[in-house]
Amino acid sequence: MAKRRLNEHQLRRISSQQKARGKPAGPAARGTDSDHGNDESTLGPEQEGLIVCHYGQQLDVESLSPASKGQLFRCHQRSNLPPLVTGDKVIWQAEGDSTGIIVALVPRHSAMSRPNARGEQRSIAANIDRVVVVFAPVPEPFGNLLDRYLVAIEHLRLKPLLLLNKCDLMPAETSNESADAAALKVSDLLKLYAGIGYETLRVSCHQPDSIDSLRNLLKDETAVFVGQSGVGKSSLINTLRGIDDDDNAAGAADVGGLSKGRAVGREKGTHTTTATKLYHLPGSGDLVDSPGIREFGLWHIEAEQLMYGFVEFRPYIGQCRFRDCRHQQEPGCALLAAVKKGKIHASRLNSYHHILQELGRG
Ligand SMILES: Nc1nc2c(ncn2[C@@H]2O[C@H](COP(=O)(O)OP(=O)(O)OP(=O)(O)O)[C@@H](O)[C@H]2O)c(=O)[nH]1
Ligand SMILES: [Mg+2]
Ligand SMILES: [Zn+2]
Repeated sequence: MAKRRLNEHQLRRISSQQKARGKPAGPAARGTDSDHGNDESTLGPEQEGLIVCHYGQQLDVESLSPASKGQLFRCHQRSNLPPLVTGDKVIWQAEGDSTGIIVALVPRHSAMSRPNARGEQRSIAANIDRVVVVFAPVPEPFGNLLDRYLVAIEHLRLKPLLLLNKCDLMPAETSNESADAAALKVSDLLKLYAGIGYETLRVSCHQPDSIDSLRNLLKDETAVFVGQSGVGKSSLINTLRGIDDDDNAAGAADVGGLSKGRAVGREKGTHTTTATKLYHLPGSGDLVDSPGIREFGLWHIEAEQLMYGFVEFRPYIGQCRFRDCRHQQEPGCALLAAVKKGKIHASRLNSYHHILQELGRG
């Protein structure tokens, strides 16, 4: 879906609608760099592009039109447009060999957002298809983090993949050797989520075949990776991009928290550490990465949204005998009955109660 190009008619319609919306703004609303000084006659034709990086006021647009496909243009956006983010499809016009202006936003099919300091939702990436939730036997998954991610993913109507990394540290399924507790725990977790109906996959950065199956799954999609520190997100991203962890390649994701040979201190305050970037994977598939995205799911969840985020609870919502049922020990509780019948795993109901408590509502 994300890859389909717009036809001429759609391109013109989106652009003219947004120009019309911008018109009445008048002189008071003008005044950003983007609206200053560009003489329409020096601009190239309207064409489609993809925002691959966002630095404050400026955006890198990758051209999607056949004549300059893949070329990057440093662009400003017209002031009548909403804040644009990495992953946005846009209509833009070249101003020179490597610069341009964005004139319209192609409607998004999804957006990841996070609250700013004032609690207002701000988009951080658009048109994401898949959130890959990474976990591993080490470090052991803590508390109900996976459930928190899933609630956030369900809320944004994105497609999750539960990815168990570092399988090289797990005893083979067929082996009789007694597995350690951590390995058993993550194996059980994977089975639990597969049982609910979630897509799951086991991989190891050290086993190329497993990475091929991940690559295959992500082709034709735009994905982001989330998960607790140390589970191997950067390693997976580098492996998928065909970058060796020991490389000092510009743009390699830091592994183990510190990229070898790079002066971390020098990077402080530059855009490199904070910019949200879209990478094309070799073959096909895109990946959007930024520290902001990796923190996704740890933000505030509304108590009202919480129960819907547990997908297998949905058939039972509103079915309890008491309207104000807290699903703890009330008679006639539909959720407790579902746990008894094995339709809901007790650990998921526990997780729901824990998260609710953290929200101050439990
Ligand atoms: N054995 C094994 N180790 C791995 C695998 N993938 C990553 N690691 C190691 O796990 C450690 C953490 O990996 P990172 O990729 O830095 O983890 P991260 O999730 O990006 O961590 P943060 O950036 O802190 O969030 C590194 O020492 C990696 O070499 C794997 O498949 N197997
Ligand atoms: Mg990392
Ligand atoms: Zn109940």
